[in-house]
Amino acid sequence: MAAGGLAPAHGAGAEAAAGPELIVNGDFAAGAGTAPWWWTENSPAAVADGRLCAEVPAGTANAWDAIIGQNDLPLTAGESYTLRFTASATTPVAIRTNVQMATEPWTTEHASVDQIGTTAQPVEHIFTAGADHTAAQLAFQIGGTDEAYTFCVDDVSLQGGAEPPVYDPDTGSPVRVNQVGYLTEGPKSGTVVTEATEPLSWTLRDASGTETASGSTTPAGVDPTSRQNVHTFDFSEVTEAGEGYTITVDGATSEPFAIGGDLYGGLRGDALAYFYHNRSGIEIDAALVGEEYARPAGHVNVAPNQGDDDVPCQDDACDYTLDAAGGWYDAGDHGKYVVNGGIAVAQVMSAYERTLHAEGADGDPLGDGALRVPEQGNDVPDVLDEARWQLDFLLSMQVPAGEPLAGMAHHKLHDAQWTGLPLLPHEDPQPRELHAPSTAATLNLAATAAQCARLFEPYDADFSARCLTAARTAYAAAQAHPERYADPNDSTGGGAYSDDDVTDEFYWAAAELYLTTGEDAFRQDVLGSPLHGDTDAVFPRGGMSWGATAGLGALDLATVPSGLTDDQLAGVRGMVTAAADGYAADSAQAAYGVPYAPSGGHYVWGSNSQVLNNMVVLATAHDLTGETGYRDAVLRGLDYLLGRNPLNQSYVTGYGERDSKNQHHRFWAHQADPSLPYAAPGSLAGGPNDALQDPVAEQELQGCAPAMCYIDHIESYSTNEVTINWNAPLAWIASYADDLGSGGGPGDDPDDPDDPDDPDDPATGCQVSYSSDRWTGGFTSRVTVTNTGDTAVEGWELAWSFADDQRVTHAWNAEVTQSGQDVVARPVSWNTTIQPGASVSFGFNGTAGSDPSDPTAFTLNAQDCATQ
Ligand code: 9MR
Ligand code: 9MR
Repeated sequence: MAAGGLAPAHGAGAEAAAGPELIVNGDFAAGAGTAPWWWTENSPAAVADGRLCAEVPAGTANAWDAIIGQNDLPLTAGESYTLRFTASATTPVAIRTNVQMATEPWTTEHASVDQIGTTAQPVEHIFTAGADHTAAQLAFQIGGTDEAYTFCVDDVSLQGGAEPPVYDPDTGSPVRVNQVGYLTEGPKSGTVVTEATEPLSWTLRDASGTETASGSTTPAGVDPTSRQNVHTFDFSEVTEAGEGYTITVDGATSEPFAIGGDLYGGLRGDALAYFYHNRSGIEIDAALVGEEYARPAGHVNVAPNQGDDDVPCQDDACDYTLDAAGGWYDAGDHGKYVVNGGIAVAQVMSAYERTLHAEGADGDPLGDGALRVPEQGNDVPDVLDEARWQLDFLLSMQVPAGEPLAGMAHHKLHDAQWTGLPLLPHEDPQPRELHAPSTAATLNLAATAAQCARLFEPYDADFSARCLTAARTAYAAAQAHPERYADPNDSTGGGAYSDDDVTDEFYWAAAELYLTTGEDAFRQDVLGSPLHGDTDAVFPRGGMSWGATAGLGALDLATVPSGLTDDQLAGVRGMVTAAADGYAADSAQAAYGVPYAPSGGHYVWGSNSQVLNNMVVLATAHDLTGETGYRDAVLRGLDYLLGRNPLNQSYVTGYGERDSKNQHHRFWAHQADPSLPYAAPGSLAGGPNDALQDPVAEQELQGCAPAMCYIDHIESYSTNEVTINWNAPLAWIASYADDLGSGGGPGDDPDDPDDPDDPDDPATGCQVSYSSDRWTGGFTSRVTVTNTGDTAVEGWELAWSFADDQRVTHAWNAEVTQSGQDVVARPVSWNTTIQPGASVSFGFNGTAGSDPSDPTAFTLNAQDCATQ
């Protein structure tokens, strides 16, 4: 026996238990990172030389004051288990090693004291579990020493119990790529599942089978999200555009994919068409979506529907009815929820608002006539028409003046009982009911109505004013009733969407009201929020969601021109880039490149939308800084969603060879009734959810690794539903990715003389929109100048004259100089160029006597502009 002598803890003759390995990432192989290991904050750990080493502080009182552990170990009563590890410490130390419950009462199944010396020694214990556990914990309790020391552990193994079922689906080729393709200028990487430990060679072939590039893979160990042994490969150097490329590794060939500049225009349009498809209260027109997807209007009071135009409250919670027709159905069900409706419409509006402010963003593919909406040709950008369908519904959910809780918003409206599948909306016979108002819903209304007010101002001043009034009223009502939480058990006939922490909704609503009004009270509310400056609270590592909305406010504060001081703006942008740095690091570490590292490694219900929301933060950081590292992490996220993942699955219908089609939906129910269609192209499936929360998942997915807990089955609503708040960030990201490419997207018509992408007839032109908010003695103005010509405007100068006594005091996103009544605005460092079809927005505060009038004539580089 070696020095430091460790006798195995079991007696002679005890039999080592065989059975499955329960520890994930017990050998800390190269590239596998530290997940799912955790440690106490006082003893930070990292992988060093293939071991996990923790810096243990001096002077803690108890062994359990410093811990390295792993959770979620299933144990079965009566089964025996073998625990093994090797460990060393920079000073000899006695540690406690427990296998126990992870929460009170911490029942232990195994506890030992192990002497650890300065050279790594193996330790082995055998024990029998006394009780069943679904999620026991292994804890190395390494505190309680006078001196600080470094503790290192390796080759941790816990084996035993019965062989659990292993979920082993048919995943096709082990070579995983983005099945749509890779942008010419972007990163190009993939993953291969293989038991090989040495690098393998990869070969890229074009559509004709000709080898165009080759290289070797990088072994990455066991990926904890899939428990697959994987290698990664990178072919970023290839920039030859083409369709039908494949990658071959070790005799296996990937699905085909493209390399090109123009890959995401179709997805931008389809992801947004999702919302039209799911409109309530209007016939879905074959002329827009094709015969297969056309259907009668739902919930318009035609039997057997009971109609959404006169909806009473559940259980007499109110004595009035509301006309809440219209809006979008939430998901596969026919409920309409203000919480969730809010984040969804906010992200649809933000896909548009981004095009007003981000350099290189193109509003045309979202503009009038560009999308599948029946309001084409009304001179309003189609994306705003779509948003308005939902905004009108949200406004209608506000408690009328004079009623109890006036100004709050009803939490939701849905069927009294759950209906079965399939069922077209117009055939739903269930009574429809309003549920009690909630603070969270009220703040969703305040935030989105405030955003509505500023975006609709140029198009419909009355609607904009209605939105602003509703937003102010809702915000005040939420302040008066700050803790009315929706009942978490209210999930008969519709989802609960309950949330008992609304500090984030308050943050979001105050941010939007400030951006729209410029008023100091809202600014103080948002900047004074306990969340402000706390990046992890505003942008949780697992992603923003319907229940974590502060980030929506922070993203808008960081990008929408306002009167924030330079320091305040730097602070909020700092949160965005700090969060994006975290997501980019997660992506760089992940074997499948996904920018998502949720807590405990658990993939949640709707995980694909969490991935997308992290991508929205990354893309915004890219818009703000131009740093390509952020862009690359966004594109790797798209790779993951479109096929570079443990299941070789494209989660977007109609995109990629192995796409999801059977999402949980009552009309797109082909799997249940072959006369009905599959999910419409551009529909995002919820994605892996390791909590197995529906009967099909429980039945079919036992033993799945987190990123593999998904099945394309219509009844697996906890892994395979669709919903508005998941398609909204998909639309946002598709819009961003389309802008990154070279094309103008779905609105791009080569025969359209007004199309700025048309190479013929070089033309110049500009359009200006100018609006102001006034108060006694002062004003805030916002200006957007659009290059309607087809050549870029470099170093722009926008000039106008004030008619009255306005004096500019402070400008943002432009240098504004004034001489008498003549004013010239010039770019700041990052917005010097206005690309064809793109806009630049800026704003300023000023002083003025009573009621000055806004300027109406502008020149861009001495050329007259149209006004709006
Ligand atoms: O169809 C419902 C889906 O939209 C929800 O996300 C899910 C969870 O609330 O519930 C689905 O409805 C099922 C219900 O919960 C139980 N009975 C069967 C219903 C249809 O599959
Ligand atoms: O997206 C929601 C998810 O975060 C919750 O965990 C889940 C269970 O409460 O509900 C999801 O939302 C569903 C809603 O309750 C009903 N309509 C369908 C939604 C998506 O599955």
